[in-house]
Parts: sequence; structure tokens; C-alpha cells
Amino acid sequence: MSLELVTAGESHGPAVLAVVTGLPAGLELDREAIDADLRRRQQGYGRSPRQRIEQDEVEVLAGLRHGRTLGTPLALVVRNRDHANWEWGMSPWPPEGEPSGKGTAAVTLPRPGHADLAGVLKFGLDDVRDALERASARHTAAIVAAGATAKTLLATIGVDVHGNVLGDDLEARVDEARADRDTVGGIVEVRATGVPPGLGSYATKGERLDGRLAATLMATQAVKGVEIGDGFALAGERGSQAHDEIHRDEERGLHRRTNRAGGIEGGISNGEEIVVRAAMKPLPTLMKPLASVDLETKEPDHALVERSDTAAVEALAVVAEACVAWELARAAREKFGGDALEDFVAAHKAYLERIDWRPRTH
Ligand code: EPS
Repeated sequence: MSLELVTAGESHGPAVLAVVTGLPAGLELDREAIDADLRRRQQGYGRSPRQRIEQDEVEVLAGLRHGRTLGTPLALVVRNRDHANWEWGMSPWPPEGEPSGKGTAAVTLPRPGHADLAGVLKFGLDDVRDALERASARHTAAIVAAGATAKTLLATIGVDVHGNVLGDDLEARVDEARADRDTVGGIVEVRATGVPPGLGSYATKGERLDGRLAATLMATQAVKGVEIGDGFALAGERGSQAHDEIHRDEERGLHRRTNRAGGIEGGISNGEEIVVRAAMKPLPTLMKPLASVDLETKEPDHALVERSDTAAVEALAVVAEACVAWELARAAREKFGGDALEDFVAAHKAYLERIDWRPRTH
């Protein structure tokens, strides 16, 4: 049973959408819990005035009846309130009347660091907006809505996933950057507790849990680095200092006293806490723009300046949490299967009875 996700939607289009397949039937979804994660994603220091326009909430159009999944594709929609201000510029079909409002004039000044230039070259576009609208991190609202369903599934087998920003100087860095009309990035960390040993596999490259977590995080807007456990620091350690010795006692079964591996060995969860970090680059829309070239005139110019965030690191913590939850839920579906939720939960229980490991919080 494979858990899969397809998203669609442009930043100022009518909505962002997620279609989730592979959830078992009978999973109770709490709309307020999904909306709470959507709200968490919108908050955080350094966000743009766009977040005062949006008040993200999920609509479910398919796959749910009386709050329980049917085992059929689940269709989630988050409307873009700002679309009302961009209606002519971002409508799927040209509306009647004269073009007016935002998005009507072509953008020809690509921003270094954004998808703008690579996007127009790849797709043969003459309006940068055709690239930036989908590349926008607005898309992560759909990821968070889908991730909330994954977290709900994981909770049925005692797995909890939480993302945080590392470092406590974010607000000061944001204030300084904003004053300089600049932007900042940062580092987020996601921890997952209660993950049993045995999710993912070394059998094929594509099944490796570490590779899957790295891929989903690296595929998130503005992420330029990912590490698992002690990650890059391990390269400077000796083997005797880099690995987690194996112990056993009656209470915990097999366990480790350190967790330098971040809960994954050989591409498989080893029963310790999963620890993953992602590094976010500073956002590329600058109020003091960098050098660019006008794609229409071919003359040197400066990059597009438009409303944007100074920082979105706290949002990334919520998005990264959703990404990690999604990938863990996918691996759990592969391991425990089941068309009905009770089959999935029973398979997990039977597995724990077989192995010398006990769930624990860290
Ligand atoms: C984004 C630019 C900004 C962000 C947006 C991502 O949007 P706007 O141009 O409308 O001000 O606010 O993120 C969101 C809308 C969101 O909900 O996270 C970009 O260029 O990636």
C-alpha cells in the first residue's frame, strides 16, 4: 500500500491543492488540527503582509465522510484569498473586460536565487510570472495540509513528529536585515519519536529512509542543505566517536545511549529518535535588488522588487515537519500495509511483539 501525494496551484491563483492516495479507510481526520498546522505555517517572525491577507483553512472535497477516510483519494484545497486582488492577472481563462489589477504586466527582471531565470529558459516563457507563481513557497500550504494527515496516521502507532527553528537570535537577525532591506535564512530541525526500527530499506536506493528524508527536504523551497543526526560533523570524527554503541536491558530492549546516527542506519530506522536538519538560504526577493538583465531589452538592470518575506524560517520548521511526517508515514504504510486502519495498527502491534524493542519518548 503506497501513500502518494500530488499537489497543484499557483501562489496567486484560485487555490493550492493536494491529492493524497493510500491512506487506510477509517482514519479520523480533525479539521481543526489541519487548520492549526496551516496557521502555524503562516506565523513566524519576518513574514510578509501577504500573511495578513491569507487565513488558510482546509476544504476537503473527496475521500472523507463524516470525518473518516474512505480509503479513496483524499482531495484537499486551501483557497488563496489574495486571488481576489489578482483575478484578471491569474485567472485560468481570460475574464471579460479590460486587463486590470495585479499580474497583468509581464515580469522580465529575473531575481538571482529564485526560479525565475531557470524557469523561463526551461519552459520557453516570456513572462517570469509564469515560472515564479508555481515555484513560490505558497505551495507549502498544500504540503502542510497533506502532512497533517500523515501526522494523524502516525499518531495511531505512537509516532510524533515536531519541527523547530535552531538558534534563538532569529528576531534580531530579521530586524537588522529588514532595516537593511535584506533577507535572512536559518536552520530548522525535525525530531520524530516513537519510530519503530525497520522503516525504509537498504534493499534498493529508492527505499533508503535517509535518502527519502533528504530528498523531500531538499525539494522544499529555499533549502540548500540537509543533515541527519550529527551529519557533517561526523566527517571530522574518528569511528570510535562517531557511532552509537548497542545496549540492552529488560525495560527498553535493544537501545543506544547516544544518537549520532539520527535514528537511521543502513537507510533503515533503528528505533532511536529520528533527527533531521535543513538549512534555508536567505530569501531571494530583495528590496535592495541584485544585478539582473531585462529579458526583453537584454540590457543590464536590477531584479524584480515585490512584496516578500524577510525570513520564513519558522514557516520552514512547520513545512519540514510535514515533509518528514509524510515520508515516515509512507514508509510505515509500506511496512504495515492494511486497507483498514485497524489492519495497519494491528500489523504494527504484531511487529512490536516480535522484536526486542520498546517504544519510548526521548
Ligand atoms: C513567496 C513570496 C511571497 C510569500 C510567499 C512565497 O508571496 P507574495 O509575493 O504574495 O507576497 O508570502 O509565501 C506565501 C504566500 C505563503 O503562504 O507561504 C515566494 O516568492 O516564494
